[in-house]
Amino acid sequence: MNLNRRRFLALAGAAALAPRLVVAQQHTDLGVRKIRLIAREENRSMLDENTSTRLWGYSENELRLVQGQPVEIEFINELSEPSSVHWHGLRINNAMDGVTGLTQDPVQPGETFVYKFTPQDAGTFWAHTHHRTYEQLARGLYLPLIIEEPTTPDYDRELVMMFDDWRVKQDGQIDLDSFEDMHDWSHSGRLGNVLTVNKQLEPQLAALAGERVRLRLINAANARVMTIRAPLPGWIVAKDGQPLTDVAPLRGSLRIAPAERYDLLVDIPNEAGAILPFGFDYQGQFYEIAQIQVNASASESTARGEPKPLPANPIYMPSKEPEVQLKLEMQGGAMRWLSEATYKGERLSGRELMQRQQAWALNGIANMAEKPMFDVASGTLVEIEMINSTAWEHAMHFHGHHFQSDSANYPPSTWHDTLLMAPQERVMILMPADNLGKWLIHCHMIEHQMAGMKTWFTVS
Ligand SMILES: [Cu+2]
Repeated sequence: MNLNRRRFLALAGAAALAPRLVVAQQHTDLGVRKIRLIAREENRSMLDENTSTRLWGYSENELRLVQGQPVEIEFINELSEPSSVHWHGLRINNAMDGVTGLTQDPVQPGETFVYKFTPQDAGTFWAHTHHRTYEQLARGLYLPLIIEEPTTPDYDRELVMMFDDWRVKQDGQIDLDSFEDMHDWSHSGRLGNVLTVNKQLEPQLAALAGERVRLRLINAANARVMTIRAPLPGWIVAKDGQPLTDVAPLRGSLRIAPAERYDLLVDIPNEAGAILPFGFDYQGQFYEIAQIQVNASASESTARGEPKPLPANPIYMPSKEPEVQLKLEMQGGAMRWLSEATYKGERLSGRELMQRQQAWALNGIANMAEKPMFDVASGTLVEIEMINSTAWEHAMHFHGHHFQSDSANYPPSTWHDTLLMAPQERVMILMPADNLGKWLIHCHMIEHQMAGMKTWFTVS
């Protein structure tokens, strides 16, 4: 693969000494916040500075909302095809979830849709198209969605790093002809050949010597699991927008599946002028994808030690036995081909499914079932045995809810809206179903979703 320039990993091992520069932000005005968000064409450089790559994007580089403050987002579609916006990970009103064909009609070119909701959780989320996602997401229709705590926790600076990989041709343009490649759809999904951070090639971010920095890491790729190597030790303080009860030390690299988010706290060393290289581990090699430039600080530094957890969000695991127990089996894909499955109510052979671009199934059903996988009353604690019977990894995403798992690959009691599952892995998850409406469950490797890994549930 044609990745960016390869550089060697330089570890910054200096002891962390940090100044206390906390500025508390008080958000006293909790009236309705109004924002306009336009989907439109944009140009970026995906090969070098001389190349102008035609992408799709939004009129804002990121959205920053405040926990508990109602918002009205006027979404204007200036693209030449219908679209929608999904607020990934937000536990909001079902009608605002942005899933075309399930919760709303597509927003036609030139038309507007007003999304109204109140974010109840502070944390790192993202917004992206949920219409023809396999193409629209790959063309750039996403942005970071930061929900701020009413009072800033104990750190000095935030840096957002949103990772993506793009499939770029020799002429610097997105490869548009490969979007419906059944080989991609039945294998790992559509992988790119250029990595970006915040839609930029090797951006240089900046912090001051001795600062404690909150890094908000988001994987926006269609299908690539990123192995990110941070140049300095730190702590994982949140996953998928939900704070960890106990911060977890981060050493070495961190695997981030498509749609997953991690919040880290890191202490910038007292080395003005240093360059901290952020990297991507791929097949045993380190590729630099971003840098943090360390600038001189005027303030004094003191050792700060392990951080406190971020303030808790209003999410609770009830102390009761699960009332509903289910299985969700991931099936099919290359090397474990489906022999048959139900598709649109019809029992079809593997060959007939492939003719309909279906290669995967959940519990024997390829793509959206006519009936929900389960229908529960609000307040039900649902236990699901997740079984990956395929030869591939999957990033399983539940809409409108977070859940906990017994996966050994995450810190204990981690809340997820997206969970990475290894081939042949079995994981038990517990989900308090408490948000009314129709909600999707799907693999966030978008080609897997398109080719069958998608179902839904209802809470009534
Ligand atoms: Cu998948």
